[in-house]
Amino acid sequence: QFEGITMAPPDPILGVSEAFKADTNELKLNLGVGAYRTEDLQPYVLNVVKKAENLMLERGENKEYLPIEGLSAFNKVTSELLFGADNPVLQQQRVATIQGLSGTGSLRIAAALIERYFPGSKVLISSPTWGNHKNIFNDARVPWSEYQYYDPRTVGLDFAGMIDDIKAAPEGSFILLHGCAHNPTGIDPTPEQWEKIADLIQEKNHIPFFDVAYQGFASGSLDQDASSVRLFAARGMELLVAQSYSKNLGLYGERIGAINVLCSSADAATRVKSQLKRLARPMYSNPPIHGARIVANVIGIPELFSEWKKEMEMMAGRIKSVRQKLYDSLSVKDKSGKDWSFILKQIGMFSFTGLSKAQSESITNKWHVYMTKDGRISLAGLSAAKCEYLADAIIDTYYN
Ligand code: PLP
Ligand code: TYF
Repeated sequence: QFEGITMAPPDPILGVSEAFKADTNELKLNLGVGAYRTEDLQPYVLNVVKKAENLMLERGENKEYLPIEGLSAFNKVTSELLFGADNPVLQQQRVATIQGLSGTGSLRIAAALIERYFPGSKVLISSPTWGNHKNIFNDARVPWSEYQYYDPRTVGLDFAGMIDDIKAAPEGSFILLHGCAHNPTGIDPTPEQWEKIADLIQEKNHIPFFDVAYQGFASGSLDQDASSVRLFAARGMELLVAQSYSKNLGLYGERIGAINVLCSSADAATRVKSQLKRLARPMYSNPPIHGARIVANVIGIPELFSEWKKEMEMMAGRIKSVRQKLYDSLSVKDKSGKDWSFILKQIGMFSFTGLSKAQSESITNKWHVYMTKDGRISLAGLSAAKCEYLADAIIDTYYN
């Protein structure tokens, strides 16, 4: 009976928000979850989203079920945003795209595809990675192991370790790669390193599996943030990509994203798409319509698209400016001569501070600064006004 069910552990990221809510101290700062906040630390609904929603109201659109594969206008624009509208892989109709339940749900469908059609194949994930990756592959019964990624000595990429582990993986493994703005480290391979990774993956007949949760958020440019995926596609490789609009369009709760499978032929893409639909049908039947329409309008209407790019640059710019300010504050306040410049080298929403688990607990208890236990802080939850306070908290925690 249900009496036998034990308590599940809290989610290591979303659980931080729960603890934050319960804290009554007014100095409290939530740097746990990766969600964009304004300088006043309030959630932000993009203007283009409001405009798209108004348009939808004016048009009096209905709430009928979508087809299993989702909104066709969405599927078209989402693959164009990812690969570039003039990419030959789209003209050749080699990409199977279906709408997914944001990044997570799209990863889950991809995992189900792997489990069904590549039984026993392993997925290699970076160490460390976004915590939910392991849960997703575990629940989909897909075996996984880790490749080295983060080097604590340099607070940078362990490129040699990464290459060794990808080389050592059984032929035909799936290599999960963060398209840009690696979560949690904020450290991405350089363009030259991406080329070498692609060389090796091709050599070993591995299949690249991209998780693209931050397109436009890392550099502020949608094209630049998709360059890793496009580099692999240009080599004629087959690949998987899970996309999310949670961050770049601020559509967290709408659950809108997509799974794209780049195949070797249009015929294969048609077959793969039919199987993606077959996997989705018994899980959730068909995806939600509201977010799909927002995205289709924002990308599809030129004025909205250019306004979106400006808003995204604004968000990415605010994060970059607090990153700089935090670095400046740390450098001025820390009299030990420690080099904090790794913070400036990291990109995207997060910074990997190097604080240990014990230190991350202590900074929460003493300073009411909430962060994940791996030492990650979300700079999107930091304001310029709070940088000095955070720098004091970090330095005090580091040296005591
Ligand atoms: N993958 C990575 C690397 C993430 O950081 C996130 C969180 O934003 C996701 C996937 C999925 O998020 P969502 O399901 O909200 O799209
Ligand atoms: O890493 C983060 O903070 C974001 C948000 O189960 C997130 O990716 C965290 C946990 C989760 C879903 C989204």
